[in-house]
Amino acid sequence: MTQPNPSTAQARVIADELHRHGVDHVVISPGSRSGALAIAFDEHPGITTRVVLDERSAAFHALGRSRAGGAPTVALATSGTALANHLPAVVEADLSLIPLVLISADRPPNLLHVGANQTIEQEGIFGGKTRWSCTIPAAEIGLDLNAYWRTTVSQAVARARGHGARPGPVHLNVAFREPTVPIADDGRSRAEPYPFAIEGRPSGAPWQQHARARPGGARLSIEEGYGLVLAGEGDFDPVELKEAADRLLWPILATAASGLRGLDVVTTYHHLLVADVPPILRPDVVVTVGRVGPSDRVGSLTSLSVPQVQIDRWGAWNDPRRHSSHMIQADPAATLEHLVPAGDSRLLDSWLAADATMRSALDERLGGERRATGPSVARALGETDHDLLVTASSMPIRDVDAHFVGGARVIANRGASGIDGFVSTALGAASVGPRTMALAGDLSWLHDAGGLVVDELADVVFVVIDNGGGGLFDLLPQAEHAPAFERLFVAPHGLDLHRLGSAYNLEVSVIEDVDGLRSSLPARLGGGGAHVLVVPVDRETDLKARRALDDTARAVCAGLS
Ligand SMILES: Cc1ncc(C[n+]2csc(CCOP(=O)(O)OP(=O)(O)O)c2C)c(N)n1
Repeated sequence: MTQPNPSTAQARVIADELHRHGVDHVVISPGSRSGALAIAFDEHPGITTRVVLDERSAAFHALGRSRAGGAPTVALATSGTALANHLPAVVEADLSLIPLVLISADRPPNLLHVGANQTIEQEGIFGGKTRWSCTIPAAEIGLDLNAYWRTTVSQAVARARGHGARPGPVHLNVAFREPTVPIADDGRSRAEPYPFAIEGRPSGAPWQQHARARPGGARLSIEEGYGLVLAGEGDFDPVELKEAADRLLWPILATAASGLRGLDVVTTYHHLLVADVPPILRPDVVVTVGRVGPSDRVGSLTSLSVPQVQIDRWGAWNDPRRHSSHMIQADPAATLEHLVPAGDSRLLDSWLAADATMRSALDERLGGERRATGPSVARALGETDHDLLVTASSMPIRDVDAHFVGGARVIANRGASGIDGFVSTALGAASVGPRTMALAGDLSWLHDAGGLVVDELADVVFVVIDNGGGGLFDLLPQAEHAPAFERLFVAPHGLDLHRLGSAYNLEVSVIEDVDGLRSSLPARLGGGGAHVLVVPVDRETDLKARRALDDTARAVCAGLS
């Protein structure tokens, strides 16, 4: 076999070493300088490539896959503003601790700082938002760089997985000389063959192995008693956490993204806390695990004058209301193992009974309503058998948190709570393979319609609540007090989402009511392909439904004793 040119050698080594570290999926946005890597990834037999035009979408696509699958995913961008478009996904990956490898192609040093076309300062462009960033210089004919390339890739993946800090995004900025196609002479530039060996370790082993000890539990100095666990999204084993809470006879209040739904946990806390904490549900200690949201009402629990313990494996400072009395970096379940169980199951029984009463009251109210609203749509999704629900920011995640009951895993980009990158996150997540539904508002959907410009769409059923703009703002003070409220905040777009979806070659249906949604979902999910179900929702009706649900909740809480 003839030796490759230097850029091809460098690209092949990087692709191969990434694969040895578990990377099997690369999201590529087209470009010339990144060409050698695009070709090397595509030719690697163990790597699937997906081509997404818009780099902002591409990075979210990679993020969605990493979030759903756990392994680091690569997004490849060419030089210039292409790379800058990765920033929103980097921000989300940073806050959500998602392993993500951003790779950019750069110019060799002789083309930097001299006004060369499409050339910007790329090194460290994401600042402190990456766990690690590194520029790999262009390959030199006279240097044996195999071990350098491979150890650099090893370190990048290890750091993305949390080696030395916590998981998150890393950036490899890789300079290439032309030719960036696998020949010696591309008609514009010539290169001698790269003379050194480029093989990796035998038997497909990575150049460097990484391992980390699993953290144990911390011992808390608190007065114990009737405690409860408030569980959000975090790095813990849901089953172990549940077992630990069961042993203590403590209830778990589980947010939709906690991974605990489907176990015997409290899911109606948003409504149980509609007017402060009912006296019968007051704990002696609150343990918060992971990032808890989106319901603001948990603030009434975390503001109680009892020990407020925050436990996070990576030492994240999840204390938005500044209520925590203890910040613990340890494994949450193992930490609970050190505590003494409550004297009896009084608090646990009260929460579970209140939860069951509240759920049936909410169900009864929603069950009698055929018109589609955010809550009734979220409830209907929970009734359909599927594996993964990707949920957009704004009202979808709030409605799923309050009304989605079912065993499907829920994921959402709540690190920075952006409405950007949603379509791509869902497509990336669905590429992992589970039967996937994705719930969005119309603005989130439109924001990332560019994510549909992809060479192959994963199987996913998008449910888009079309309330003609941002319904969230109806619940905020702007609705009452802001001039030009509709235009400045709701931002009605007046677009026909059916036609838009068709333009992207999607199968689109408009669904008139909740029964229509219920009956449409199973066939769409089972049939494969990408579908969009547009559900028109009237904002006034939606608002009234939410108020009625809160009235129901108040009545239930008043009856708790
Ligand atoms: C990238 C980004 N831009 C702006 C916002 C502010 N924002 C929060 S919710 C929202 C409206 C979302 O509308 P839609 O997706 O239709 O959902 P709905 O509010 O109707 O549930 C906006 C603009 C944001 N969170 N992220």
